[in-house]
Amino acid sequence: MLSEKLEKALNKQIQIEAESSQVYLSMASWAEVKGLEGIATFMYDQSDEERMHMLKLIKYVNERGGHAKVSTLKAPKLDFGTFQKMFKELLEHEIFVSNSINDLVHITLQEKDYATHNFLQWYVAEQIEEEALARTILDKINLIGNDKGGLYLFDRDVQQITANS
Ligand code: OFO
Repeated sequence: MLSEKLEKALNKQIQIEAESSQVYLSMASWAEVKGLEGIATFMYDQSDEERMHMLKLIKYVNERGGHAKVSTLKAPKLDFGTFQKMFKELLEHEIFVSNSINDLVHITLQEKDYATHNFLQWYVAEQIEEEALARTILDKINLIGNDKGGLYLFDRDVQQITANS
């Protein structure tokens, strides 16, 4: 059985994962409208992954005798300015999520809930991967700067990343 404190914290994480999915969905739509199909596909996939992270948490909370709550979500931005800025936001968002996962892990230790501690290790590993991927992409797009041809090639490249991940 989950402690009240941990159930509350897990529910907060459910909301964060759901909001992450919405943020990336909005990035996908924005990229699609701008005609960058590769980036759009990458972001649609990221959005699906976040939804999967959310579902995994929902099922876990309910399995442990808690009640996973589906709540109102913050509306994401509609315009991301430039692709450089958008990928910078992606990295910053992933760092924010990693910090939130770390806080959750800390609570599992306080509450001596080793099952949840163990369950969350998957998220810890996932965040390392996602942050690394976001950093790699941001480095690439920063190299391109405002070069249109570079952005075109990057758009094809990022599709490859999606296909391989
Ligand atoms: Fe849910 O891993 Fe990204 O944010």
